[in-house]
Amino acid sequence: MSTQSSQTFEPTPNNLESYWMPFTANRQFKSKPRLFVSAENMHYTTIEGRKVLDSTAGLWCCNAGHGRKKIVEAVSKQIANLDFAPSFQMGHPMAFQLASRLSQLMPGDLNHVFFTNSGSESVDTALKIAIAYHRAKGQGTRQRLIGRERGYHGVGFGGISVGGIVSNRKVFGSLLNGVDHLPHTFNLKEQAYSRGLPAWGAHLADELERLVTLHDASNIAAVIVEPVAGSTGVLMPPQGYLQKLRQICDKHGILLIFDEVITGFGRLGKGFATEYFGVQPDMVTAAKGLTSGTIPMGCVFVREGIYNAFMDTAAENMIELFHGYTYSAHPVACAAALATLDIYKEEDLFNRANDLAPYWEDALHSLKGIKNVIDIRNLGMIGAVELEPIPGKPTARAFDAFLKCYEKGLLIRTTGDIIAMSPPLIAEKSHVDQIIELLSGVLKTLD
Ligand code: PXG
Ligand code: PLP
Repeated sequence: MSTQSSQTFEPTPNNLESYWMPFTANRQFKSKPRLFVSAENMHYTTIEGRKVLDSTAGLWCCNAGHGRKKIVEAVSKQIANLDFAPSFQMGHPMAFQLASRLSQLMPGDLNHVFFTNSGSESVDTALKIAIAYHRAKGQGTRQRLIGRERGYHGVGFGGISVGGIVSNRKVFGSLLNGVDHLPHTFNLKEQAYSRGLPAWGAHLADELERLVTLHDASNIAAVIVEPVAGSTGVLMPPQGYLQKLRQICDKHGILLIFDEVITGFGRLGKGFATEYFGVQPDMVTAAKGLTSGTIPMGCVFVREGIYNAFMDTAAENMIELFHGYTYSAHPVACAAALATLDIYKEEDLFNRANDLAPYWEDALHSLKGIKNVIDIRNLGMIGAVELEPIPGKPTARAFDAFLKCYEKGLLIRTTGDIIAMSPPLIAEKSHVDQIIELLSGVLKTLD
């Protein structure tokens, strides 16, 4: 432990040691840091003053682009007016206003909103509501949770338990018990270079029937899946797969949760994937695009019947759900979210994304045939380019591409040997052209 007192501590402006960076190769980063100091519209500016084109909307979150004045003004005004209001047993008007506006984006009766501060918290919240809901309905044995291989549901213990990314799980002990996983839906041989949804793979939803047979439906609370698996390298649901999951869940009284932390807020060219696919889950988790990444905020959309089950069973004056966060519906986050929703509406950004998606698809698929490229996948304004791994050095080739793109002025994301892209929804065709030109230039130089 450091014995430095505050009097003797002298901060070193360029000491990078203290900050333990999340999901980062800390030693590599600190040996050659990449620092952004500002951002506007489609570009970041680095500390050296270089412009970098953002093909990832930050981390899939800045759907309205960067430096949006409307959000800046709303946030500044809010922090001056009401900086915080206790979230337990007190409220403020904007929280109610935001929840009502959000529920209008959802189909059917997904009309109650629980606020969190991140996607991870949204997932933990939804899983807890699922288990408590069944208990409120007198079915307290329904406790098992079902996730999916290669799923990403954030980093809370709930999320990594239902998640299926090995490195996010393997060093963290025994996790939640009572969790099963469906198989992931990706098959390179059957699906390579599919445009949009692959035709092969709907039968994989039948694995849910197998788990029901194994455990009996009376022990299963919920299934959670990403409609499009983002973090694991952009895996599309096979045609008919999500519909089938819905049918099987309905048949057995199992709740279906869509984790829309990435697919929410226009990423697929509709408000949410639930609308895009025409499949209504029982809960939807969201974050990221809710405030266009500006202020941390997440939420869980809950169907009327679930909310009512809690309201109808708790005694009068009693708290119905013993769950919440200090910063649930934080006033500054609410202001950011309301201003973000205004931008989405005024600029018709979801439809804009829908209109740009075919151009994006063609542009991405023009990369086919470049050395080391083994697959290209796309849906809405999401795209992925999968590279052949260097034998014995998985992830090295894609990471090399990431570093080289950054040097050339393009921000991409990589996971494994997969390059994932999700530009802000304000992107023009010319930005798509630049992304593809820079990326293809870099791909051609890779070993
Ligand atoms: N669910 C899903 C589907 C996500 O994609 C989370 C939950 C967790 O959200 P928070 O806000 O707790 O991080 C996510 C987050 C990447 C990448 O590059 C993806 C995420 C986060 C950071 C990077 O793939 N997804
Ligand atoms: N840890 C301690 C000691 C706390 O008092 C609290 C909240 O009061 C928390 C954790 C949870 O923090 P949050 O509500 O921001 O998730």
